[in-house]
Amino acid sequence: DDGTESAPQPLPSISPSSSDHWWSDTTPYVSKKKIHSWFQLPNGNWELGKIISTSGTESDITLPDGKVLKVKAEGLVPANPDILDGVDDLMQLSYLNEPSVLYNLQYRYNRNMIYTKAGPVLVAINPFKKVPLYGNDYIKGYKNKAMESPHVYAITDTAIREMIRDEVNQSIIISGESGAGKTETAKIAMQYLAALGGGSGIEYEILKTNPILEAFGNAKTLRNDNSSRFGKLIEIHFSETGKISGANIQTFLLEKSRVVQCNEGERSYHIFYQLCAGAPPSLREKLNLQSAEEYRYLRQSNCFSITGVNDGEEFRIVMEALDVVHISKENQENVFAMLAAVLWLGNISFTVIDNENHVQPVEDEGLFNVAKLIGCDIEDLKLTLSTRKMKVGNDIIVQKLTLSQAIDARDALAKSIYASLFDWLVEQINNSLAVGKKRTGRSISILDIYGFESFERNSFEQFCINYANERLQQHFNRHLFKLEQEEYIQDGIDWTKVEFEDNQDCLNLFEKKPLGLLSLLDEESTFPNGTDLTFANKLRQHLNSNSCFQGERGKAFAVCHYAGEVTYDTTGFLEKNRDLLHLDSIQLLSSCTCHLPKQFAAHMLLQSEKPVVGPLHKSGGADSQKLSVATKFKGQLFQLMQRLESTTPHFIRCIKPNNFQSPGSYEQGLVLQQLRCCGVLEVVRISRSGFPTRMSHQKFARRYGFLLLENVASQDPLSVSVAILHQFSILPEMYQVGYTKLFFRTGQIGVLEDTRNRTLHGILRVQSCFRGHQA
Ligand code: AOV
Ligand code: MG
Repeated sequence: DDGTESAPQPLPSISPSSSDHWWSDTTPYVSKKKIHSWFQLPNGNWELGKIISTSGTESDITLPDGKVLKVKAEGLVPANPDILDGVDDLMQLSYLNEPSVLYNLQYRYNRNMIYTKAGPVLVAINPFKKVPLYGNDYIKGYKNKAMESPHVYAITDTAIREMIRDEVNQSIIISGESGAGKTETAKIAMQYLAALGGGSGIEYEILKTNPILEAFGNAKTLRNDNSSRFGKLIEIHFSETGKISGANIQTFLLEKSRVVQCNEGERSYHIFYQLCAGAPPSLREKLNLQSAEEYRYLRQSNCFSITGVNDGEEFRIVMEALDVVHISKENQENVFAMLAAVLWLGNISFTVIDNENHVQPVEDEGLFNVAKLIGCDIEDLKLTLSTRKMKVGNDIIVQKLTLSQAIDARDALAKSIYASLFDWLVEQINNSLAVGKKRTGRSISILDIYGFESFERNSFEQFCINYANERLQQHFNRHLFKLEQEEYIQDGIDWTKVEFEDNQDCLNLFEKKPLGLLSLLDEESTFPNGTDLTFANKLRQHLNSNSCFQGERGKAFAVCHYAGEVTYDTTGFLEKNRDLLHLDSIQLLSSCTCHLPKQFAAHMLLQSEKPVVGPLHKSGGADSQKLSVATKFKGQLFQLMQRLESTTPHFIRCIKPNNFQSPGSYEQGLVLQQLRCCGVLEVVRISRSGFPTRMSHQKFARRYGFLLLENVASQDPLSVSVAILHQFSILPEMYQVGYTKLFFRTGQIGVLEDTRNRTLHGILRVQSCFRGHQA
């Protein structure tokens, strides 16, 4: 508690009195003597009451409305004194128990204070409404340290400072369930970085990537009207002077199945509706655009609009953003042509031509428009959609497709065009944001992936999304629990271990070879006779003993994720994992006169060195070298984790207070479940008994040594460090001296930094005075 009072505080910030030795509070949190206590209602919610008397195992308590209740004394949980209502950091609570944490977060949430610290982690509760916490005044406030209440700006500010101070790349890692607010939070962090590191204009471009990527990669789901269907890591580069010099975006596994199919009440990607609603007349004519209702791909889920969203207006914003990231008008038109081609592909239908159910595409405007939009021969298109060339021995034979095969071929083509278009866009954006050849400075990366999902029916997409979240959770655990504690022990300081919920077992279930979910999936995907059912059977056969796995009936299986149990339906798993596009389709794309499809085809061929063939015809050993989707994704995640490991992480945990995307509703049970599964309470527990700040003896001596009154130039770093600690009378319980590092309680280093800054400013002032005199 440094007692600086100078700055205006927009939000009340409450600190415990300095006599509160919270750091030594290690007693278990069961005290029946406390007057204020939490007790649980039959519906699971916690209620605050006052104990009037206790006899035997029962207590009488009064409620705020005066009612008296008899409750089991052992179920009572002590409440914190009123003075701690709504503390900034859960670490400040005298009693750290679930109801107190829930209450504290709710207390703040009700006052629009959606951000709270949980030790090193920022907890953000989705307000589902505009809250007056953003914009230039706030940015200035955090920049000048005039505002200190927990905020995305504050954590981003810390990242910038640590990047400069430690010369280490930083990352801001945002997690939480679907709809919890990750993407919004990422944008708020980017806004702050742009404001502080701006100047060159590149920051404006960086911000404009958001509407583009959201239009092409987000969609309305049952959980979130603007749900990210891809993962994203944006790395923002800074020059040595702290200015943004460029950025790079990496995306992960776009959910491409959505292009051809989505659940009732959900939508395909925003851009399709935006294009249909907002395209100017000349473009409409060129692409022969209809309204969204006319396209089968958009029609099937029976949902066209989003409350409060004007797709036409959004289209204008996207077009503007495309200009800003230097995508030429001509290329923009090419992009829209690809989108229209995808939509028209969906409208192509087939007629059966013989009694073996072989088909031919109907020659209607669908077929005609696709051929025109991608620039291919209409006969080639017909052939591609109704036949397949196969290699048998040394011969090429042509097989006719059945109705379902033809529909699959059509949909596969639509999906691959869309996914290629998405990748192409990201590539163009990256070219525009590119950092100059020499990267001298440092970077801050922001990670925003699709959040944990559990629907009534969960498919391959949820399987991948939840696997990614499992990996991310491990990163979180590693940094906040494992590494933290290992470092204490390694450096020889006093420490009693805090246990935490590890998710290694679940990750093993996914990743173990040869008997893990991913390996078995790949194996089954390469078997010519493998089906979704044989896959499910195989899982049951091999994994039933795994505590995170549960075989279900038929084609289903369940996984106990850190965030809850999810039942997956294996229907479509093998096909989605193989993700085959037949060579015929690739050849069709390369034959196009338009340059985008041509480029897509070249890219696809590069990805699979050998020709891509279907599982139907493995004859002649013409094996597909293409990596399965799951394996490729796993590789991407490993790479991502490696990249993050080389950064100093800053964690933001987004919480969804209700399932209706509605403001003002805070469901205790739902919040608690999210707090529990990511171990927020344990993080707080470790932080308040731990030493979150650390610095090597050398660095500490170098940084603060000049503040010493006596001359210590000849002494070793450890002695200098100890001298500094003594000179500033740092309380012994606030730090520990390890073999190689010094460890500090939260806030301690801030006190020293302030002194250092004041002294440095003083020196500068004296120097400039001195220079003034000389002149
Ligand atoms: P997500 O990224 O975590 O879900 P979003 O960031 O898309 O969630 O947030 C969902 C919605 O919540 C947004 O569209 C806003 O309406 C609202 N919201 C979130 N944060 C704020 C905020 N700070 N202020 C106002 N409204 C907010 V997903 O991508 O589905 O996992 O995959
Ligand atoms: Mg999102």
